[in-house]
Amino acid sequence: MKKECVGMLLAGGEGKRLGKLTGNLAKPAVHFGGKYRIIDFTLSNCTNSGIYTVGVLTQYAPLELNQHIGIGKPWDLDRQKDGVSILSPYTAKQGGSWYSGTADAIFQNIHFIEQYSPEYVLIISGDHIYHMNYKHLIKQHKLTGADATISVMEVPWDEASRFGILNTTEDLRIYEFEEKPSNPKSNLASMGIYVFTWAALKAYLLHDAEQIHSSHDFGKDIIPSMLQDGKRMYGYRFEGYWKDVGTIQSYWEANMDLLDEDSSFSLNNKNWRTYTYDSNNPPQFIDRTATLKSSLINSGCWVKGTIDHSILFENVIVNEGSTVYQSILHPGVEVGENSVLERVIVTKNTIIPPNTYLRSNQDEEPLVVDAESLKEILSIQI
Ligand code: ADQ
Ligand code: ADP
Repeated sequence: MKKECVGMLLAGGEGKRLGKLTGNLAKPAVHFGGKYRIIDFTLSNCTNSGIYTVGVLTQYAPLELNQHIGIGKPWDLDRQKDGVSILSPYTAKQGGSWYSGTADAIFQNIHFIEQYSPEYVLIISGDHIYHMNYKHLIKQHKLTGADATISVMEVPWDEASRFGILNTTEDLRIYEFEEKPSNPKSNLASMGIYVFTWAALKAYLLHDAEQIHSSHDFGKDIIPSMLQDGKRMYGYRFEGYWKDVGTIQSYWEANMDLLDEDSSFSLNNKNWRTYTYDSNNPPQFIDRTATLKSSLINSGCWVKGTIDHSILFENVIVNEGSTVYQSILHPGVEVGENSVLERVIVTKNTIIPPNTYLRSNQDEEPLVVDAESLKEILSIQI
C-alpha cells in the first residue's frame, strides 16, 4: 500500500544521562507531566499531523515502552493497514543484530519502509517535548526539492555543544554541519527531526552499512556525508517550544514549565491534544488539611499535606503535615507524615517514611530518589 510519508520514531536510546530515571526503562517511556510518557508528545504530533504510518524503533529496556504503546489506540494509531508498528531488533537468516546507531536502526528496517513505497521518510525522536505540525516541515521539503530537511532552532550558546550545529545561507540551505562540536560556530541546532526523500536516504543507508568505521548514526555519519556530496539540504526553522529532555536538569525544567502560566507550552491546547494511555483511577481526594498551589495532580491521588509547584502522577499519597515543593512524584509514591520534599524527583512506588527531609539546592541538579537511594540517604540522616 502506497503512503506518501512514513514516520520512523527512534525510541531505543538508553538515556544514560537520565540516571536513575532510566534504570529499567527506555528514555521515551519515562513519566512526564503528571500523566504522560515522554514518547506521547511525538506520537501525538504524528496523529495531529496526519502521519498514520509510524514505525517505533525500540531497543533498550523496551518492556514498559511496548506495553504503553500497545496497539496504539490512544493515538488513533490502531489501524488495520497502517498505524503503529513496534520494530525491535531481530535475527534473520543473514544475520541481524542490535541496532548499533540511529542510521543502522533505520537500515535494518528498510523492508518495513519499502512496503509503503513512500516518497518521504520522517525521522523523529522519542525524547523531545514539543508540539509540531510535521505537515509544514514536509511542505517546505517538497517546495525546496530537498534531499533532506532538518528541523532547526536557536539554542542557548552554553548548550550548543550537546547538539548537531549547523549554518545555513539566507534561503536556509545548509552549508555546514557539525555533530556536537566542542567549539560551536553557531547556535543554530538540529532538533534531530528530519525529512528525507526516501530514494536519497536509502542510497546513503546502503552505503553507510558497508563502512566498517562508521558509527551508523544520522548526526555523525549520514548527514555529514550527504552534505559533503553536495546534496540539497535545508533547515526548517521551528519557532515553538521544544525541549530535549536528555538530562535530569532539562527533564525537571520541562516539567516545571508546565506549571508556569507564561510558558509558551501548554497541555491545554485544544487544537493540539496530547494523547496517552489512560488508566481507570478514582478521582483525586483533597483532604481538608491540604493546601494546593500551582500544581498538577492526577487521578487516584490522596492529598492531606501541602503541595506547591509540584507534579503528582496517579495514585500518589501525601500525608498530613508534609510539604512537597518544586518536586515531581511518579505514580504510586507515598509521602509519610511531617516530611519535607524540595526540588526532588521521586520514582514509581517509592515510599518516603514520616519525618524525612529531602532537598536539593537551587544551583544543583534535582535529586532523584528511588527505593535504593532512599535507604542510603536515610542511613546518613540517622
Ligand atoms: P542525540 O539526542 O544525542 O542527538 P541519539 O543518542 O542518536 O541522539 O538519539 C536520537 C534518538 O534515537 C533518541 O530518541 C534515542 O532514544 C534513539 N536511539 C538512539 N540509539 C538508538 C538505536 N540504536 N536504536 C533505536 N533508537 C535509538 C541527536 C542528533 C543531534 C541533534 C539532537 C537533538 O544527532 O544532531 O542535535 O538529536 O536532540
Ligand atoms: P544518552 O545520550 O543520555 O546517554 P541516548 O538515548 O542518546 O542517551 O543513548 C545513549 C547511547 O546508548 C546511544 O549512543 C545508543 O546508541 C546507545 N544504546 C542504545 N540502545 C542500547 C542498548 N540496548 N545497549 C547499549 N547501548 C545502547
